[in-house]
Amino acid sequence: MKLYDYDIAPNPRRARMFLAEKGIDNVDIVQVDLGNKEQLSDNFRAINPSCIVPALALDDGTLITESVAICRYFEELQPSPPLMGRDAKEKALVEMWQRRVELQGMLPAGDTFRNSGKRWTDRALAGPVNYAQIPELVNRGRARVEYFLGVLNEQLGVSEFVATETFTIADITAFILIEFAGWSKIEIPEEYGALQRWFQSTKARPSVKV
Ligand SMILES: N[C@@H](CCC(=O)N[C@@H](CS)C(=O)NCC(=O)O)C(=O)O
Repeated sequence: MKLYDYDIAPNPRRARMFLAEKGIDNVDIVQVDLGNKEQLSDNFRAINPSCIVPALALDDGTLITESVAICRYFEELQPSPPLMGRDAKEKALVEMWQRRVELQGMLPAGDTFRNSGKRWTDRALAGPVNYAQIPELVNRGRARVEYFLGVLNEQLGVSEFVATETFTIADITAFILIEFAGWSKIEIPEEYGALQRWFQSTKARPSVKV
């Protein structure tokens, strides 16, 4: 089993954090140098035609992409500690927050980051197809992330963790979102005490170091 990774990229880090929280350390990690566009090389396209990481190659030849699908695979292999909910209600809440954080946080943060700067000219979206930047998405993405940080702050005012009363994949994705948004200088406002408290305590978890 091999996990294709790039250590500074946000999405593969979600998978690595998940593995670390589970205490799984027997997966071969293979770096794909996104900085040098190795994801677009013929070699990597033959492994993953979607040209993205993370990607998990199983020993039987199956390829699993999408960080949440990779996490789901490990959750089923090793249910403890549960990171995707323990019963019907928790599983639904984890899924709900997971999707909110991705759709209302990660995607707009990506819009802001990738639609500005020369580095991403014609690479505004990850994947095999080149797409031009749309400068209008920079400010819209910023406004959407800023709004969503308020949603998270409100939720963390009434719940210790993002989705349930225990740490889950939704916390991992929200933590990565905030670090990723920081690359575009979108910070947690001082007055968002609940979000600040949760961010600092998540940052202290050993899984953040992987
Ligand atoms: N929805 C995918 C997103 C994967 C993704 O966008 N990965 C980025 C790294 S964070 C990538 O491979 N980028 C390649 C590129 O920019 O060409 C997931 O959750 O795994």
